[in-house]
Amino acid sequence: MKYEFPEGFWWGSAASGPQTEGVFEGDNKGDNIWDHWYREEPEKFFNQVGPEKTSYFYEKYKEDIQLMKETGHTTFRTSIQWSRLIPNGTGEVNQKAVAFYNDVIDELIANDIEPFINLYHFDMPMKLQEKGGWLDRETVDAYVEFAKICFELFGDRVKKWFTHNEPIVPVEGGYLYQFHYPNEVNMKKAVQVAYHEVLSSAKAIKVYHEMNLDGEIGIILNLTPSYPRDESNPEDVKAAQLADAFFNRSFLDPSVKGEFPTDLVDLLKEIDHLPVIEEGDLETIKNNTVDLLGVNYYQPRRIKAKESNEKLADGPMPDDYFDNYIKPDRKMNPYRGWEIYEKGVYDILTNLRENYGNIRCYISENGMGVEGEEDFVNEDGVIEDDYRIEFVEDHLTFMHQAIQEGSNVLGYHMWTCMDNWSWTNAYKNRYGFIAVDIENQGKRTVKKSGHWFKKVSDANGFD
Ligand code: BGP
Repeated sequence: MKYEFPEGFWWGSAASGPQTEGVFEGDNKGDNIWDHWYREEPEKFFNQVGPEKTSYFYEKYKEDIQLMKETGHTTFRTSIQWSRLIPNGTGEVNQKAVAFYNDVIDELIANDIEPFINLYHFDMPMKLQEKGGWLDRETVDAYVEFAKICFELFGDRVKKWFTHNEPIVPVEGGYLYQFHYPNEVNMKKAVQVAYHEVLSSAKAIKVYHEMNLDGEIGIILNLTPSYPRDESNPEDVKAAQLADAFFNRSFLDPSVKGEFPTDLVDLLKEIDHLPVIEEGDLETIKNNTVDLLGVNYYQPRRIKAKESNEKLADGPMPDDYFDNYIKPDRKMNPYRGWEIYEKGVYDILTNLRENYGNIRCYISENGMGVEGEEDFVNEDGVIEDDYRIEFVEDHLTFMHQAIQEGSNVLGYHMWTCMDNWSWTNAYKNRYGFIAVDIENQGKRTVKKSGHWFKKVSDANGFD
């Protein structure tokens, strides 16, 4: 075989509770920020479709787990919805949620699919958001308590834990570029939110390690390698380094090395935007780094030196330090507006090998959202998503190369298993190995890519 992966390689996919479960106000679940925002301002949601319409995983998880098996999954990641388990964010635990998550975990294990559980996937309980959400220091404590309850309830069976998925996204979306609640533009708040997320992750890791459970814990980061327009132009290079500091190293460095990048700290100091740090925090961050890292990779960042004085907001913004530019000959996913650059995954893995102690890692999300997949249905009713097969195969090829060169890569998870709800485009773009007919009680049909993935997983590689 041409591309053979290391023995025991994890083949699977990723999803999240809020995007798949549905039943957003049933079975004692509390509101999270998405539920609240949707009730208040449904017009802010793509096609006015909100989190009430998810992929019926709450009802159909048994069927889904069978389909995971049929599509070659050996592992599957989802998240525990904080507001389902602890409806008010703190306090009483919802026993219906305990039963549900217990069942999901047991069913996965009974089918030889290892559950990977993430604790925070953008879904702040509304009761905590009312007090400031991640801006409020007390949310850090509430989150650590939530994490501890999850470890106690499920830690005997779940061996792979993640503290956050893409913690930069609530920062960008909620406090810089307005695509998440609370939809503000305020860099000072953005920095404080990011800092509290980093601290919450370190504190949860500390608790997990102190419990001496048989498993490991990490964080999942979306890494966007930043390429300067002209590598021989120092201004472009510097701009790309700063973009990297803001959007990658801000979380990567404290998570893996236990410290914040000095160029970012210096810059924030200069503009008087350092967060409020309490005594002992930096030591906690230093001493509680991750066991493993999940890397979500979708697209690169193309950067050039700032050319205009145009400002995005009254106060400072990351964009004051660089401009994004569009690479002229780029390959695109037109439905999402994202550049497809497969070599990016190789560059990330090489960087982790060379500059982050070759941390144990896996690709925790990578995928292609496509609009109008019904146009690709064949006479047997199967979506022939050859574009997705090509996309995954191309990324796997570059991962394989990195592994050959010594990168410590343990697995690959596609986004996603069954088509699910997107924060920004609802059900417009479909990502799954398994099609979900939303209008027809969520009827499932495995796509061609799902059948292909089974073969790859069984063979532990491809030609
Ligand atoms: C990642 C998120 C996922 C998912 C995915 C696809 O950033 O972790 O939750 O949504 O992106 O992105 P989108 O749905 O915005 O197209």
